[in-house]
Amino acid sequence: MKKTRLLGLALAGVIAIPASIPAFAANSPLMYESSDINGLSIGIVGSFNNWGSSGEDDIPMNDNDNDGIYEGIIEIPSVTEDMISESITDNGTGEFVSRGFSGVQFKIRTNNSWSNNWGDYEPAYNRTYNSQTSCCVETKPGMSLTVKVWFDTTSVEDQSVQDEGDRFLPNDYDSFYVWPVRYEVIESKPVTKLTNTSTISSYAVPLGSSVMIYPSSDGTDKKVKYSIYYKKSSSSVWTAIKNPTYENKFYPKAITNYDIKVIAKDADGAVSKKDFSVKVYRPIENTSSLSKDTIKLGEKVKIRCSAKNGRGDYYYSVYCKKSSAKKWSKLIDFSPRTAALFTPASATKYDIRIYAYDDDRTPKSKTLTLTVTK
Ligand SMILES: [Ca+2]
Repeated sequence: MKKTRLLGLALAGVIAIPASIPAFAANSPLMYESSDINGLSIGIVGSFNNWGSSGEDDIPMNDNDNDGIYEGIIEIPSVTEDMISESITDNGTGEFVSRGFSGVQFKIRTNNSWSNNWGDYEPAYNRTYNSQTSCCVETKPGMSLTVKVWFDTTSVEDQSVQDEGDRFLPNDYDSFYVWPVRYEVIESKPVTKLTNTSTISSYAVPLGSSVMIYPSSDGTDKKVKYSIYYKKSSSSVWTAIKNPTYENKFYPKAITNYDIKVIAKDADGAVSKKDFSVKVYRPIENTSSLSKDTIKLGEKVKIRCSAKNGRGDYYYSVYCKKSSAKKWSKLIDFSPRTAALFTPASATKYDIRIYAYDDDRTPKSKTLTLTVTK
């Protein structure tokens, strides 16, 4: 909500309204303005700022072109329950009538003062000037609202035709005036809380692996469209993923960092973006070896588990079998151990297979051959 402190005179007491005003001359309305409105600050107060009682200022109205018509804009980003009330207004036929309006109420006053016309009769529900009568903009919680308000000091209406039976409460005055207020709802739409909840499958991948991109969003019932872009972090040029679906494969082509951007846009035009960065690293390399390629029966061979590149800690699994056999025996089961001793039972050829793992958990295997002689 726009809030600007009102400038102008701090008005003490009652705005001077003459006890008797001559018949109003349509061609000289500014006479009234110059005597009562000029020099005053005019603002809008309402249920959206707790009628100013929570310390919020009125919304200022300005007449920058000096034509006697003041303008102000009420902007409410999100209408809440406590801004809503039922407008019960006197329609001027002698009794209070509920107009059935439920919404945000406001009225116009000068210099933050309630001093004028409090309780006085006003025939039109949409006319207000420091009076008890409010304008009502029909709305409901969860809407955003922009209302433009005009306060026309040149269109003064003589209400001396009303009498006490019509709740004409003239106080000390024989006649008085109200100033027409006109308002127009410039924009009223549901507050969208579109939230981009997209995810990716991994924030770090070895070169050769793909990253899945899953666009998703929350907070709106409207149809949401997604755009997905990626680029090398060092670049400023984005590439779009064409016709994204609910799962999109992205294959990084270089060992570097990539940026991924998912943009969600709903049918109301609300936009929510989400950025990811993906590190692409050199894939793990299995550098395991045997202490000897050939041993004599009865000797031991040392299996050295080692790896390089990849990401994170290394783990190994080691299997062996006679080359002529099909079934592998497990020597090490997914362990950070880097060495194992193997004593073959026969003088024959053996296959020794080492699986090296990093954080990616995709094993890189290496198969070595051991020859055992008599
Ligand atoms: Ca104006």
